[in-house]
Amino acid sequence: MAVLSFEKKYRVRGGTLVGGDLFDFWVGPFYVGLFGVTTIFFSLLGTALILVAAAGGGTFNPWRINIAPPDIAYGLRLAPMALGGYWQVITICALGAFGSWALRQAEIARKLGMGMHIPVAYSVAVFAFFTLNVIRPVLMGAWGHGFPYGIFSHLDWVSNVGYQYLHFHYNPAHMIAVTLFFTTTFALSLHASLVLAAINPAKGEAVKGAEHENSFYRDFIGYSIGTLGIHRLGLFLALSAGIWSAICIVISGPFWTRGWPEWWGWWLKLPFWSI
Ligand code: UQ1
Repeated sequence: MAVLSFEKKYRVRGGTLVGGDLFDFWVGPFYVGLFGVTTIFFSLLGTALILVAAAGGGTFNPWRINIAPPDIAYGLRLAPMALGGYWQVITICALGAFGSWALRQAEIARKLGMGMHIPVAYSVAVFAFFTLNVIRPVLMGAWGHGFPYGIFSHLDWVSNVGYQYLHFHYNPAHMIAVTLFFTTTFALSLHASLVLAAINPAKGEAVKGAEHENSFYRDFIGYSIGTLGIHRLGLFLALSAGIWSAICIVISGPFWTRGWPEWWGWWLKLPFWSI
C-alpha cells in the first residue's frame, strides 16, 4: 500500500533488470525486487557470520571485536574459517549486499524514469571498498593485505599501513583525496548555509528563492554557479574524493614500495636545479 496518496501514480510495474515481475512488488513503503531479496540474503548471512566469528574471538566488547583476514602465508587461497575464512566469506557477503543495493537503486530509478546518478554515486563508495579488500590484495598476492573488520582494529590497520610507507601524507594521490574531502565539506557548508539563509529570512520577511541566492554569490564572489551547478559540483567533488582515495591506496604497494617522502625525489632531481 502506498504511504502517500500521490505515490500510487509512481508505483508502476516494470523497470526490473532481471526476474521480470517475480519480485516486482512493495512491502509497506519498501520496494522489494530481486535485488531487495538478494540484499536481505547477503546482509543477514554476513551479519550472522560476523556474530559467529566474533564469538570465536574472545571478546564481545564492540570496540574490540576483530575479524582479521588470513595470514599473508595463505596467499590468495581460501583459509580455514577461524584463520581468516570468516573474513573471506564476510567480504563476499558484503560485496553481494553492496552490489545488490546498487542494482536495487538502478531498478527504482528506472521505474521512476530518473537518471542513474544515485547508483553511480553509491558505486563509487563500493569501488573504494572493493579496491581496499579485493583489487589491492590481489595485486599484492595475498588476502592478508585486506583490512580487518573491527572498530579499533581497522584504525590500527590504517595507521600501520600508513607507517609502512613512512609518511602517508606525502602520497600525492592521498594529498589530492584529502583536498577533495575538505573541499566537499566546504562546498556543502556554502550550499547549506545559503539555502537555510534563503528560507529563514528575518521575521516578517518573505521567504527568498533562487534569484536571491544567485544575487548573493554574484555580489559576494563575483560568480554564482547556480542551483543545479552547485549540486553538480558537490557530486563531482565527493565522487572525486572517493576515487582518489582508492587510487592513493592501490598505488601503495603494487606500484610504490618505498616511503612516500622518497617519491618526491623526482622533484629534487630535476635538471633545472643543477644549472
Ligand atoms: C551558488 O552559486 C549557488 O547558486 C545560486 C548555490 O545554489 C543554491 C549555492 O549553494 C552556492 C554555494 C553557490 C556558490 C558557489 C560557488 C562555487 C561560487
